[in-house]
Amino acid sequence: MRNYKTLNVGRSVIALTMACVLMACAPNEKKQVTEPTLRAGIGQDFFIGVAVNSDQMNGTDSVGAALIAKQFNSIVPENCMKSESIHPEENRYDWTDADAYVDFGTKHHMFVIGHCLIWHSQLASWFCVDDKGNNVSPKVLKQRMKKHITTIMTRYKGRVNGWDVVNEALLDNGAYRPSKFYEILGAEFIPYAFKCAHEADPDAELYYNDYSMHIPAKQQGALRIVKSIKEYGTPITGIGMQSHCNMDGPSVTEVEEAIKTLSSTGCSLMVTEFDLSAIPFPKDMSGAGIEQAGQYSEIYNPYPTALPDSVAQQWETRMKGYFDVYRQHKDVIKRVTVWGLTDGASWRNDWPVAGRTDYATLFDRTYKAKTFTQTLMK
Ligand code: 9MR
Repeated sequence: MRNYKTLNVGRSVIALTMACVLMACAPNEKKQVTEPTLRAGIGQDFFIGVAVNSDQMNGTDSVGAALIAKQFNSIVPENCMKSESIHPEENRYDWTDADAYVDFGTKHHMFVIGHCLIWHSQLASWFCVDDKGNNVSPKVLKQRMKKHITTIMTRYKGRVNGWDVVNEALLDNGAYRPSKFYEILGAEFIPYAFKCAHEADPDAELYYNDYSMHIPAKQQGALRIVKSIKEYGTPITGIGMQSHCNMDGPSVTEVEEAIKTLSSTGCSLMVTEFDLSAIPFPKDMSGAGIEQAGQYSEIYNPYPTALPDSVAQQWETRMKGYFDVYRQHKDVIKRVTVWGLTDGASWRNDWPVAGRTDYATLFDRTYKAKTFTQTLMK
């Protein structure tokens, strides 16, 4: 039998050794815990989100998936919840990518966004027409909208926290866009969509989302929409300012004016699709509508291999301007979401001119945080 005293000494030695090991580990552990990330930095002012693609969600791009989980506390699906993808035929839904998306967000405790329920673009071909291709009646369109919204929101109830209910219903002059929804139902399609969404999940946040919100006439259109939703007797939580930005606009002053005007509605605001293209934007184009497609020419693709330092510097200065304003207005801005994880994954490489090399996001093509991105981690 072992001597009790020896055992005690033995225990003390073990305890001392473990303490030393722990102390030796401590700096590393501390380093891990405090490693700068967007979610620990700017993500404390408002949700910092990213638009994710299906490769990132289904594991094909595992490096991207890990980066998203580490850096962001909110996600939005770039394409998989649009009606043509999730509801391709009237009696058929395709949940594959959307389920993987929502599972990812749930697993990583993120603020999960649904994008988007009613939109004229990437619209399922059956949605607004009958077998012969003629517009359906107002009654039928309302039934279809209700079923679409209710089925999708019910499936993800309690797991998708906020929805872009209606996307891009305005023209830049503030008038209603003459979409199929507007053609058949008039302006009522917007409050009606919000009513269906609120009934499907009363706890979900509900947003109106649009681009070029720095244009005063478009802001007035958004104010009209918010008023119409409230008058219909149904709630709206927030307004999404997409914010696809360029090197020549919008200005920080325009952005700040937009924040002031739109927040006068009492709605919270979200920067929902932020990107800053570093390459020339054709003068005769605007906004973010994919119906516009510019002719490729080398003048529109000036940096096919790398962004020159001088341009990177200008890009960073513009980024700082935008993010400073967002931070100054964090009382009303609840989320800033970047449209695309890396420069390589960004839609800006192909819009408004296809086949270019752009530098519009927070991470470069090797998944490395840019210098400016690192400042947001503080
Ligand atoms: O980033 C999306 C791109 O992959 C699609 O091809 C495109 C098709 O419309 O949609 C892009 O996302 C859009 C978003 O859903 C709504 N606002 C404008 C965005 C850029 O077109």
